[in-house]
Amino acid sequence: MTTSENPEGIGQSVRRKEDFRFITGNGHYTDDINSPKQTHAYFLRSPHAHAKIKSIDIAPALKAPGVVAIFTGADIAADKLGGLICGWTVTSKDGTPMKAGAHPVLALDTVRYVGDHVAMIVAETFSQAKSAAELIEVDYDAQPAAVALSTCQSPSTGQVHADAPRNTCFQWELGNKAETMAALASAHKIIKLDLTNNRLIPNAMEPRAAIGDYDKGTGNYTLHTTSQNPHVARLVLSAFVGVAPEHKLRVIAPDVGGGFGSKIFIYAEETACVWAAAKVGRPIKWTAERSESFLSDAHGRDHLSHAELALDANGKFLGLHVKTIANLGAYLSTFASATPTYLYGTLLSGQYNMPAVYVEVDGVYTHTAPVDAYRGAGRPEAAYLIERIVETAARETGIDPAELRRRNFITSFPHQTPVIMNYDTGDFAASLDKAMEIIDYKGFPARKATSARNGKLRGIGFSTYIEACGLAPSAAVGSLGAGVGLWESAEVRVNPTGNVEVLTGSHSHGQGHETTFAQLVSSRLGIPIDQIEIVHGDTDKVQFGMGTYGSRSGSVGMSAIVKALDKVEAKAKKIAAHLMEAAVEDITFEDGRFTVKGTDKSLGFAEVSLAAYTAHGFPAGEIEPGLKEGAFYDPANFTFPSGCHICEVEIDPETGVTVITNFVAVDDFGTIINPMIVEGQVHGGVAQGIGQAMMEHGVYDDESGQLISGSFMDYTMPRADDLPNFQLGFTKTECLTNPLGMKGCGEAGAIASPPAIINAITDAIGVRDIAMPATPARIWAAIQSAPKQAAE
Ligand code: MCN
Repeated sequence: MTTSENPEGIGQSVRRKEDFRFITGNGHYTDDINSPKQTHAYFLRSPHAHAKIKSIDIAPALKAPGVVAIFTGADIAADKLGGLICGWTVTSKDGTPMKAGAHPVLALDTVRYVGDHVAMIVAETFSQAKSAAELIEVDYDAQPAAVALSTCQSPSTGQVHADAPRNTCFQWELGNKAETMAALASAHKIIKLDLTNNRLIPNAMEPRAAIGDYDKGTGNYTLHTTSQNPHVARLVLSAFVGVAPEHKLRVIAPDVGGGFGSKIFIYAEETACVWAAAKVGRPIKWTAERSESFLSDAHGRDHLSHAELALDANGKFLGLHVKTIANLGAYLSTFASATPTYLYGTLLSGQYNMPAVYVEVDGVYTHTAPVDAYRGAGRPEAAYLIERIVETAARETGIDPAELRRRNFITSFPHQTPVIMNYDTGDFAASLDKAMEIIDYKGFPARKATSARNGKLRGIGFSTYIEACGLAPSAAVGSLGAGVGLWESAEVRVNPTGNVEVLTGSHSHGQGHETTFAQLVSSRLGIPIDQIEIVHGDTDKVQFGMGTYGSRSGSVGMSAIVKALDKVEAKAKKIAAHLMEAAVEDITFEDGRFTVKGTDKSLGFAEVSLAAYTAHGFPAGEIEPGLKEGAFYDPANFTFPSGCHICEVEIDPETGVTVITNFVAVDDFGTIINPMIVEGQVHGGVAQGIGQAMMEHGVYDDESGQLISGSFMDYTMPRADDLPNFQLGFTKTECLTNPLGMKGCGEAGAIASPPAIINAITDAIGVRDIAMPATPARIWAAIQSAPKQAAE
């Protein structure tokens, strides 16, 4: 059986192993875990965007039925616990480090956003804890709040952290300023565009949850939590917050129902639960209500940008200058500083030969929920900016948008951009050609004419995107300010009966790792996937791991498994050689059988596995018993998925109602392990991109700082009937820096799609720009102003 004949091997659309338990209600999520002695936590949250806490009176609440304990910031301070941290230090243009305001687990003397944590109430039941919270008297002294991103740096607005004047955490730059300014000065044409990247609120199906537990006998702590990276959570909670020593803290992230980045971070609630469990001597459980998720899960995006693109007389790009104000919210979340800097500015060359790029980013505090990575994290903002301005350039130079892109595509690799990234491989024209063919670009004018006859407006928009994922070479991120390495680990344990457990530091919370990782092992060892168990999400079981984000589990996590499998195969060959009395160089391993070259002597994988553990007659000192190998893999570069998404819309000018009539996504993910899973990832990502472009919007009241879009009644998530039937295609250039040739696919749809949609809508109605989300009301208003915008 060769790899291609293995129906469960690499390249096969194997059904997801894990789905049986998920769709039959047998998943084990944090909230499913109950123990007889458990208590329940509720967090009293700030109703103010900014206020001083004059006093907190918990006495009446302590007497309420069922209350076990109440904790405030003072209790945490008395225990000398550290605050929550940001794991990436960004340096400003003037050489000073970012100004990271203190982030206490529970507020001390100030609250900084609506939803900030004021007190933790522990009671016998959740409703008792929630009722008791109403009896806590907090005397607030409301202060002026800095809410709007556009005005938060003004000296007359509220100040979020005393040590960050004008609410500015950092003023970062990247690229070559002099060269970019010279390019703009010599340009034949300069395209200028102001863009807003709207604030998003992640909405994983499963809200965040935590159970803290403490064993008095052993002094061990256990935290069950909805984490994308349990080892990182353990590291932060032990090394920085100081909840417990690392070896006395076990973090388990069992089944997790989606994260999209929002469960990377280490939040106040899980920290408080595990710390307080030792105080009350009983497990403490907390599960967020959906309205709490809206208020306190880290939000995404939220940029204001001005961009200028310089072109010569032939439509060749000369340089790009970008100024961005990026909202960080009230506190720096775990990776908040990296998202609008190194995950954003480094992608501003796009798929293009861009001789000079200069980007400046002000990371600013506002009295709103923290903002951090959300599916794509920085790269959707970069793709939006560059693909919007390139499309605008096409319209304003009169060059067809596909042709303008083609004229500027990078065609030789490796390609060093002016903003750090070194693209190893790609074929941008191939994905553009394929997408144009699938959408029938040539037929667009006829379709537009038909729409016009029906009183409708039709538009088409391109997005030829590139992103950097597979985070990331540890040395590279370390040199840029990361506090952690971004390698991955794996251990392959072959049991005596020949089945296999793979312990991975990656974490699956919807991406299908239990299937795709098993497909890799099946291809390599020639055993069926039901004999392969993928173990993840438990710091007591898995050696260590950096977790899942930045579409890294395929290219980095699976590469670690490849390394471990190489070692397993090498050792198993040694054992087989011994058993068959042959030289190890003469042993081949294919389709699950070890064969002595040129003979009919062979042994099956299970026979060799058993022999590894019986170890009878192994030459002393030459072969160790057992068959279990581990590996750490540190990638040599990011992977660079790229492709072309094209969106076609039809708009009713009377109402602004917009239908996506066609959406084509052609992506290059290198080697694909499971096409069905990858297509699902693209579908999910594009759905989120459509949400951002047309529906979703995190809105705060500029004066009061109240979250206006704080429920599903106010924050519109895309539903199935909002989405078209996506047409997908793939091209392939294998990544040159990992053993499988894989590029990440988990975020591409969310990165690529918003500019394609907004390019299509602006094309249809003839305006330069429309702010996301392009709702029917906004589109209708833009149609009314179209002649005016066109004249500007
Ligand atoms: N894969 C493949 N071939 C490739 C690339 C990937 O078969 N060339 C498979 C992988 O083996 C894996 C899946 O596709 O099963 C996604 O792989 P990858 O692109 O490496 O992404 P990760 O597994 O690291 O997942 C993270 C990524 C991110 S960053 C976000 S955000 C996101 C996403 O995945 N969050 C998700 N997809 C999600 N899907 C679900 N259901 N839930 C989330 O929270």
